Amino acid sequence: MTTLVRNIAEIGANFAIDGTFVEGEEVQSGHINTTYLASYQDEEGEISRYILQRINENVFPKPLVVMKNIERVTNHINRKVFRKKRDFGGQTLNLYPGRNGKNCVSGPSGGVWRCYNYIEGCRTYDVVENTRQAYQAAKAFGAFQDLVSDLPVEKVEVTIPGFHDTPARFARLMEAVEADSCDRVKGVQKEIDFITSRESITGVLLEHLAAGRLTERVTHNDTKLNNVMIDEQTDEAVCVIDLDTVMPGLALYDFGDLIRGATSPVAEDEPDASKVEMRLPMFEAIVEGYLETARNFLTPLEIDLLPFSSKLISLETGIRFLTDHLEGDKYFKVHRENHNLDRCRTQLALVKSIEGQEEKMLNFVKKWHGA
Ligand code: GN1
Ligand code: MG
Repeated sequence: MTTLVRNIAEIGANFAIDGTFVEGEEVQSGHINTTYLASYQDEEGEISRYILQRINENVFPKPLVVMKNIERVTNHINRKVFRKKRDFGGQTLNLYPGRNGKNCVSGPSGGVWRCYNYIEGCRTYDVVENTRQAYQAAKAFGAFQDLVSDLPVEKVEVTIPGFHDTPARFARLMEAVEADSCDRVKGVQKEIDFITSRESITGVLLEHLAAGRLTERVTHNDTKLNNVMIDEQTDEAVCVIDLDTVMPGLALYDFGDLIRGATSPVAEDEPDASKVEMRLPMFEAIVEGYLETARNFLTPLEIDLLPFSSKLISLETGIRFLTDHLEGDKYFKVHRENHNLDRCRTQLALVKSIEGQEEKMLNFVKKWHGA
């Protein structure tokens, strides 16, 4: 047994999992948490798999509050799905309790760990392959928002203050530029100029919120394509995962993040940003999938702002990647030189591509909505 596998077995032993540990491996996905996949065999010889995950305390300073939010939301959803038999694909995300009776345990070398069931027969995609997947992913996130739309927003707590406060993200970037702690500003002036010239749009959604024209809801806050489990056989979305950032928020940031993550033909960290494009057919499929499940609770203003929100969150995410690049890659995990800069460039290319098509996007939304 390697040290890693021994370590996984040791962490798994703290959870109320049936059976004997068989094997474990690290799952390399996500920029934030450490994730392991562990298999257990029960007395009948059946193998079940579980996800063991350490919450990154640098990103989530209050991991116990994160767990409380996840428990609330998964309980709420699972009760409703069970009651209404509204279970896409028969699988939902469940937390497995620790042997300590809590929803998380401390690891052998510290840290807060939690355990989920592994959603079988599914896979995730980093880059969308066809409009069907885009539609399915959007439908799943819309359904998630719909399922929690009757959960009072006060029932979930803010775990990362200002997570989608785009003006604050902008201000933080300006501080990083000013400090230039890693001497990297000279290589990114073009990106800084691009962002600075769009400062005026950063506050649009929060201004609507402050004026009472938009309301906060329970939102997912990380609606990337690879946070949807897609059935390998049918290409249907089965379950939304990664509930760490479930918080009070604006539905529009969730929708926009879907467009950001599932309309470009290349990955978020593609080194050649000229390959990035917001593909209109993908956008249309996402609007259709999302509105199919979310139209019941969305207001007309929210629907009108769908295209804008995709531009705003792409800009916000570009700002975040650039800030981290300037501050020495402390937040997002990086795997190569200038990784965060490459990520920033794809986001800004997406903003540009959306700007060129915003009118067409809006026309489509209006047509669909009016229909
Ligand atoms: C982070 O690690 P992952 O992929 O779940 C980030 C999101 C970003 C995303 C960009 C808590 O999500 O906000 O949109 O990277 N999560 C957090 O890929 O900051
Ligand atoms: Mg995440």
